[in-house]
Amino acid sequence: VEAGKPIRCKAAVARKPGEPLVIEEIIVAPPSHHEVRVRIICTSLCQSDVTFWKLKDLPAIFPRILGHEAIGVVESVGEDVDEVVEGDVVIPVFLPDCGDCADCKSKKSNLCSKLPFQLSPWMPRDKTSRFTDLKGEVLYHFLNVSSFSEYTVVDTAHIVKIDPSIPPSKACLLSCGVSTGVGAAWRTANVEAGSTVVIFGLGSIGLAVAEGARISGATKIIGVDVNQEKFEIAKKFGVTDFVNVGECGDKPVSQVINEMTGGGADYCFECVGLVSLMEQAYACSRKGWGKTVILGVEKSDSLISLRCADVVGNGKTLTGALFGGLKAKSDIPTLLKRYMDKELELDKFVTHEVDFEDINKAFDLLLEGKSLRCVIWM
Ligand code: CXF
Ligand code: ZN
Repeated sequence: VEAGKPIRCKAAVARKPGEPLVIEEIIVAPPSHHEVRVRIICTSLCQSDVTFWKLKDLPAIFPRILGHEAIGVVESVGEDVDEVVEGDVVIPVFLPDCGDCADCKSKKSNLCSKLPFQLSPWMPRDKTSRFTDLKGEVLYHFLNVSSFSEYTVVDTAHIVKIDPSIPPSKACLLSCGVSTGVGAAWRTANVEAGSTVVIFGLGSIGLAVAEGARISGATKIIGVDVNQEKFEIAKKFGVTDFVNVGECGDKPVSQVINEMTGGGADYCFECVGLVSLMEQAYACSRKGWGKTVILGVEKSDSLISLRCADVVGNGKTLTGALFGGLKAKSDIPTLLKRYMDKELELDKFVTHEVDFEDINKAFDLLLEGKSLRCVIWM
């Protein structure tokens, strides 16, 4: 391995939608301006990897290197990079934080306007790829990270330098899913002590919202799901009450929650990605101050319906967030410190660990609903 030269290494390539990833040798170009080449230490699987791996809709974006929840070491840096040097430990993040634009400078936003987030298969600045296979075919990037490779190239707006003493299998969780849930409670909603919180969907994101609500001092955390088995797991994440949507009879779930909470919850979080649940969440947030946060990813042109009479004069807020409203460069180090100080619990999210060669097992476990986070070691 030599700075400035292409690297030959192993990657797990998504060649066709829904088919097992293929471990093969690829070529990773050196980093260009404002880019760093990173040796991945470990990566974990997020539901979004599975979503884009399955996607058959045209234009199909294959062959592609998926993976976006990771931690690694800077192998080399491109021109105009002064933020990190070779050997620094970094967490890549799908959402940019350029530090220069009006949004990055404001503490009210985490949506960079210099390199606006888009679902692009290229590097964010010059819209080209750093990956080719041994036949010379271009391999597409994913979410600005592409961590299912021993080496990847990431823009400096998408990396956060961290304290290297943090266990990598825990630190990598803050790269996407766990940060998104914890951040939604902590930053987007700003849950305060004594609050009542409702979480729709008890997958990793919902459980991370519970963890964020727990460390914020919420006293009642109501978990909503269709799968009774989720409730046992959720207890370990501080969820205090459960509503099984399948057991609400004729009542809409919002009515059940309104009755349980005496008029609605302080904070509601939608973590599934279903319009009907977004509407239900809004319907059981408390009049006057209730706040509903949408984290679930629905089809992008789906519409949410609200009756005007139910909106005017109710004082409720409905909002959404990417990455839990976190500003990657400043908030990830804060969350890592809270983990090291034993306030934030991360260990309970790691249910499985596999070697890189067995990456397809991580997909199976998530598809079967058996894992929360499966860490993949390079
Ligand atoms: C998601 C956020 C919503 C768009 C797709 C990617 N991020 C990470 O999993
Ligand atoms: Zn993700």
